[in-house]
Amino acid sequence: MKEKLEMIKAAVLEELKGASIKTELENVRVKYLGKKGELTQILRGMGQLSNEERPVIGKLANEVRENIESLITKASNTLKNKEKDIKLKSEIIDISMPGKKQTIGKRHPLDLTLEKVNEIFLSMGFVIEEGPEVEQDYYNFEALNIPKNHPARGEQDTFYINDSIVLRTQTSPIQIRTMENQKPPIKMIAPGKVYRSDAVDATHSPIFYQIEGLIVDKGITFADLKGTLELFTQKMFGDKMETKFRPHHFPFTEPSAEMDATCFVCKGEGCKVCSGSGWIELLGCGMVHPQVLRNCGIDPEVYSGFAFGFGLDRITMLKYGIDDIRALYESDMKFLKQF
Ligand code: 2U9
Repeated sequence: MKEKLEMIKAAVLEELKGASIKTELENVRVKYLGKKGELTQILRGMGQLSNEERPVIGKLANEVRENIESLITKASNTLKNKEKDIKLKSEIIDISMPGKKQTIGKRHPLDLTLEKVNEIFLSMGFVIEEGPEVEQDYYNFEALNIPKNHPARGEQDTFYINDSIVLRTQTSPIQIRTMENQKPPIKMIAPGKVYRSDAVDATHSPIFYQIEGLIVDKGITFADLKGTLELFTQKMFGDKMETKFRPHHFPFTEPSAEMDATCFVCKGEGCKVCSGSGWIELLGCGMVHPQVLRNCGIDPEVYSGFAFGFGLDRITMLKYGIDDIRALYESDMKFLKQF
């Protein structure tokens, strides 16, 4: 019996040496000290020993049990320390490594242009109004004299949410809402994002920015329109800029015009940018159509107004010499860092 106990002790020692994970230690414990373990069986069989043998073997068996327990605890601690070491090694930080360079954000060219445009119109006494980008067909089209089946609807490829809700194709619905809610005098600009289902190319993007303006008061004439837009152009692009107006047609203004400005690349000499004409088309404008005023509860016999609209993207591209609208929406730091 004594030899058997010694053999168990030696076997445990050997098996613990080979244990590299917690479950293997547990297996050794169960094999020798568990309910059906080899040492447990011996301790249970003590009753069959003679009165002389029982205390000697009993003492020895207990010693072997304590020995096994302490060996398992020791092996378990060694294993835990090994795991801790591996974890610490994996977490080592080399504080002498160079840090990651943080890139500093830049103002977007569209934002820079918008700020300048806003500043100019605010200095002339305009207020900035905003409105929803998801709009009712009524505000985007009907109230602006563009009924269903009007050819102007075809020109603006519209994103329809359903029969009566659209993504606004222009910021004009903001003016309609303002006129519905406020009595003249009204002197406002409406900057914002607009949506058109255009195929993307160097000059078209399904999302772009517009700025529209509106003045409604007693006695407003085309001369006010010309003076305001000439002043804006000179403040925006330089004192020497000249403007000229060409007749045009919009359903929401009558009469309507497009305004050209001196080409700021060749200063009017004629170049590639202005196709040799010396002029660049900047914006559309006109006197607010009497029906549009009526639609908003304003009497066209008492009040008149003018309106204008231009693409912020186009103005930005002209101002900074950008020849592809996609550059404004790609968030390329190499491009943005130039501004
Ligand atoms: C109301 C009445 C009149 C806004 C106007 C234009 C002319 C115009 C285009 C320029 C380039 C849009 O971004 S673009 O495609 N806009 O030419 N917009 S007059 O007229 C209005 C607006 C609201 C109530």
